[in-house]
Amino acid sequence: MSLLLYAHPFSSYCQKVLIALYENATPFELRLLGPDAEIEAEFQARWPLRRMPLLVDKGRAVAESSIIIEHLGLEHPGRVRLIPEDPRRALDVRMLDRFFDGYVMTPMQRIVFDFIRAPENRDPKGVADAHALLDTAYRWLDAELAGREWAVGSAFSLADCAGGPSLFYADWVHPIDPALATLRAYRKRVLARPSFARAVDEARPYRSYFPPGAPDRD
Ligand SMILES: N[C@@H](CCC(=O)N[C@@H](CS)C(=O)NCC(=O)O)C(=O)O
Repeated sequence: MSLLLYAHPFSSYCQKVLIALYENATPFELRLLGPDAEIEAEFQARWPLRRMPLLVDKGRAVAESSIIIEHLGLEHPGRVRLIPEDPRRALDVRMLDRFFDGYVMTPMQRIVFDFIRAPENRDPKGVADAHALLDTAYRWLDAELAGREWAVGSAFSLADCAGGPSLFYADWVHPIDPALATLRAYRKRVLARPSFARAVDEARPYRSYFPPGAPDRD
């Protein structure tokens, strides 16, 4: 097996890459991060920053979910092209990918990780700012996605790989206002995409570990 993925199915950034792999039925070996000390040691040696996912392709370590998906498109292309060939369209895709990571995934993680801190280390101001940022990001997305099937138009892309998991978890900790019907419909659509539905299903056994408590839906 030439592709190894160090990941955990419940991690949002890992799901982002799993979507890309599933879209093109790209074969890979999952190196499940967790209780296995040997896998943990391998991961630590290959990527001391210890942020998952990490792809290893013929011995070469590729980090950062967006870069991993770009790498897959270059080295293991499939039927579904997640970065458009046209450079202008590609830029639109990368902008939305950055938006989802920076303004949805990041504040969502800040809220979630605050739950696992000791009470004396909690960061109420950071958490309040994260909720406010999500409100602004949701409103911007609701307007931006109007009339589109996927994040940048009619083709599923890298931006949707980021949009699915980020909105999936963000809505759990900061529900999308029902008035933002476009954004809610987009989240529902991406959840129904078979590649993401599969990633969500594979992560179901871990829901009880969600620090704020997982809602009984999705
Ligand atoms: N920018 C990175 C972020 C990866 C990331 O934050 N991964 C989380 C899991 S979703 C992680 O490894 N957290 C472990 C930790 O913070 O120690 C990417 O796009 O891959």
